Amino acid sequence: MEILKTIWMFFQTNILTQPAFFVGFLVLIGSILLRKKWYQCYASFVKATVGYLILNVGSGGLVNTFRPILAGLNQRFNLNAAVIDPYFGQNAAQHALEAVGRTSSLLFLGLLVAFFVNILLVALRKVTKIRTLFTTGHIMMQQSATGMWMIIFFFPQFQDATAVIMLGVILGIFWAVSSNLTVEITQKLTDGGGFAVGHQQMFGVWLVDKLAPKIGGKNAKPIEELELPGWLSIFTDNVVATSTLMLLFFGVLLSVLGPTFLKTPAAEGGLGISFNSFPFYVMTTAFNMAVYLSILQLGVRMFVAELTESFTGISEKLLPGSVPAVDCAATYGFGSPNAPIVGFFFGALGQFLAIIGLVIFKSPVLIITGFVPVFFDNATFAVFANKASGLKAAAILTFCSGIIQVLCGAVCAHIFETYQYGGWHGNFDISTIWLVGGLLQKYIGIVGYVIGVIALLAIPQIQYAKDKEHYFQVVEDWDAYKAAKGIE
Ligand code: ASC
Repeated sequence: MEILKTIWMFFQTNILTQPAFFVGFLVLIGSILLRKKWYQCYASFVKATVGYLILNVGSGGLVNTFRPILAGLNQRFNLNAAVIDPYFGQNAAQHALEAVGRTSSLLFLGLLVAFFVNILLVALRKVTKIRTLFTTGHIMMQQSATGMWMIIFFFPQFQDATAVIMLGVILGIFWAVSSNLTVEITQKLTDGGGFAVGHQQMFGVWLVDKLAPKIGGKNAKPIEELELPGWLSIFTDNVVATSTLMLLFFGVLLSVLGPTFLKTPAAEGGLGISFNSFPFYVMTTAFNMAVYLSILQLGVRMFVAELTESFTGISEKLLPGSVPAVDCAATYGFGSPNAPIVGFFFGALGQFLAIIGLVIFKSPVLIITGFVPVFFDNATFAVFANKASGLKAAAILTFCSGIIQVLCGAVCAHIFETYQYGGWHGNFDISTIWLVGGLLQKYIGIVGYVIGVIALLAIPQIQYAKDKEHYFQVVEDWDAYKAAKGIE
């Protein structure tokens, strides 16, 4: 037993919660199954892992630079608001668990059960119709934290072991079902990239893909085909567009915070950032957004290329008709390079408008924009909306998403009582689908939980019933699927 525990702990710490190695590991297995030479297997493993690590540098840079600045609004104006961001949400959930006398390490046990539930659902895919395995460990950890708190909050009478199993079952099903929803649309976006989205906005992505054509119309132009007149044409360049937009955004934000507050050491209530010239600091911060985005896209191209090739080994030999579900940022290497920034911009506009609404209508709960949901959810929505129906759809849908993120986030922080711990998870699916699940459990208890499980399990069955012939083909043989569906 001790040995098993040690092995598991090793796997959990070094692979399961480290997506770069998890994906590298899958690529390695895939390459071995394809009977590649040992040195080719090694090279594929290295390229996939390094590619993902590069993506991490990009997304980590974005998160670590911009998160404290947005959260700084809270400190600067003594707002006492909840930050809607998964890092703050995880922290709040762990504090809440400890406040009611539970240990926050319960979330790792929940994660373990959920992971095995997901594997089981893929293994039984002939019955369950699940084609996706979640591989984004840091996201799995954040969702386990929030989920663990929700279970304990609604069912305080349950012992730790029961709560862990309840969380593991519903969370594993959520991972499998939600990422499975993105299979067809991600294959279309990436022209058979061989992966799905396993992050925090999969239901949102599915919805965006359905709504976009209704908003964009038939003849909508994708962002990459827009021809801007005269001097505006400089903005078709991704670096120029991102840097300029961010200069505007952070110019306003950092000026509102003010150089004194930014420089004041953290121990004295400031952000403790050091710089010489304020204008140049603003410029560096804004331009870094373009730097990190470029890095991120470079990493995506590298690891997706390996994944696409070697996962055929797994999907041909081990788990036919299945794909890994990876970080949403993997989609930013496809479609228009300007789409992510369009999503961020309109999502932020929607969020700010909704926050002003909360202030005007004297909401008992105030919200501060968190970087992860406002950027990563909306950037992803814009990539898919643009693919489905162009700029107008991307702009309108992300604007609406921004509003929903704030309003539903406020409701969640209030209902699930994480407000007092300063945060709520804040990503789109967690503030919408999980809110519905939470309300079911709040009002009808365990029956609500069971309804949630059954409703989730029914979703892939409905997807399958709609397109039995091509349901697994979309990942097993993309070219044949394209030909059958008339996709160019
Ligand atoms: C999240 C989260 C991150 C980012 C990253 C995007 O939800 O916790 O660090 O999104 O995964 O690439």
